Amino acid sequence: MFPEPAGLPERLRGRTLVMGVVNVTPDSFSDGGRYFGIDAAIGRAHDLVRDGADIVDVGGESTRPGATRLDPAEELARIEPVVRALAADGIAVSIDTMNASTAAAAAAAGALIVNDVSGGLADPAMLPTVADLGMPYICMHWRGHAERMNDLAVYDDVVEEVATELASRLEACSRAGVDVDRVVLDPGIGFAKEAHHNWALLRRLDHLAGLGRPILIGASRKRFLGSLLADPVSDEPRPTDDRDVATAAVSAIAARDGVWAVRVHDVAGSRDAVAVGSAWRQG
Ligand code: PMM
Repeated sequence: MFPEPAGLPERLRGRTLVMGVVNVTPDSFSDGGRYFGIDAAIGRAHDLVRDGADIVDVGGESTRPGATRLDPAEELARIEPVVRALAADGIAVSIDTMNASTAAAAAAAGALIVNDVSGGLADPAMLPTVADLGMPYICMHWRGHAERMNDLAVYDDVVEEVATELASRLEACSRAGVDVDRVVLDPGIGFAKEAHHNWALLRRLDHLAGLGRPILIGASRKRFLGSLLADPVSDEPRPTDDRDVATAAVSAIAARDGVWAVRVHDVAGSRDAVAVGSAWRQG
């Protein structure tokens, strides 16, 4: 096992965790407005917990390649009631946001973890806010916002460069007063990375572990899995919602390699996969 972040309850310790994804994003609002979207998100989170999610990751802003930014006030209106309801039901919630104000409001609503795909780079107030909140912080490797991240996928040695850039974010955390014992690092699969970059990073998780912090892997349903499984005749990528077996395979191997957590949409598959990978590691 890589190290674990300090500051989590006992029930979230000692094993690789499965984090289930709840996106409170516009498509979930399409037929009935915001309240419908919020209720749907809460229902989805309960389904994920029933499937075995240890943590539910609630996000209001899409970070997909090409996505445009969301007004933080709208982000907050989407996520706050969801976080509040889930926390009241005793569910461990992480808040997936690049905005310090959203992180702080989610913490007040009961979130346990801040998950920042920008590693503190998108909002200069994020690291000082996390320092004040004293919460576990997932610090992802990031080079720029979604609309330009494909242009930033340029590396001589992706494993070295991601490790170096994550180490410098860890220093920034420390300078801002964040307790580095509470920091989890994430190589940012699919963020300013082409498929071969993602595979190189997954193959060398041991190198990232050398930074001495727990690791989270978010590979679920991502494009590199779609292209891996492309139709042999048409070369069309595998559709997004048909990538869960491949996602579970990544989860099994990541657990075998001792990661702290995997972030996935299909929790049931990855829960079993993590059980296999963890048993394999310990066997
Ligand atoms: N990926 C997405 C969103 N949030 N957070 C972390 N820590 N790591 C990730 O890889 C990550 C993330 C994008 O995935 P989605 O749009 O399918 O939720």
